[in-house]
Amino acid sequence: CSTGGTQTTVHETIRVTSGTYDGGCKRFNAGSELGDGGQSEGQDPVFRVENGATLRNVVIGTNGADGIHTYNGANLDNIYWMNVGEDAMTIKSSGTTTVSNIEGYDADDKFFQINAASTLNVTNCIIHRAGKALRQNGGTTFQINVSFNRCDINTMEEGVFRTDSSSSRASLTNSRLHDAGSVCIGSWASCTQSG
Ligand code: DGU
Ligand code: CA
Ligand code: CA
Ligand code: CA
Repeated sequence: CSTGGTQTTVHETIRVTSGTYDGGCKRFNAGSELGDGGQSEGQDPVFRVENGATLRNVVIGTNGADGIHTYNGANLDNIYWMNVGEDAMTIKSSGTTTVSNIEGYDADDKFFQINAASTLNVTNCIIHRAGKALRQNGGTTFQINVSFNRCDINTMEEGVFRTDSSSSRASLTNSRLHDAGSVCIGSWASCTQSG
């Protein structure tokens, strides 16, 4: 996808509940009904992907609102966030979320926000300019299992992975970091970087 595709304004969250939603590389820009893409909580997502469904070939435009929410597992492939809104992607309920071939810029605070016990596997990612690449919801102690493989993480104000849970696990492999702060922040049971 390039950022120059057809633009569409999203006035109501697009729900992907089964199968595959192929965005055809259109640029989906949040309408003001969803939020303004700033740091206020409670904005709506542009997409909500559920129950192992797949979202692919999507550009989220410069109003990113609350990005993409996943419930009960989901697959995201080839997603480009031009300017991350409040955050880029949130896991809202348990399951495995698989994220491949993504690129995102300018998350004022978090890129991935994890609000439920879950597994997140990320391959081929570019995350430039964020507070942190991933945050387990502050003060929560459930277990998350996170892997990032083949990522390019550049210019994090704070770092890459942050949790308050002593049962959560994270790994970063085969990746390039530049000015990325601390890789592991908080009380991870395991947090490793290799390759
Ligand atoms: O506990 O859950 O910032 O999902 C407070 C809230 C807050 C979340 C989170 C998010 O942590 O709204 O964006
Ligand atoms: Ca938030
Ligand atoms: Ca932003
Ligand atoms: Ca959010």
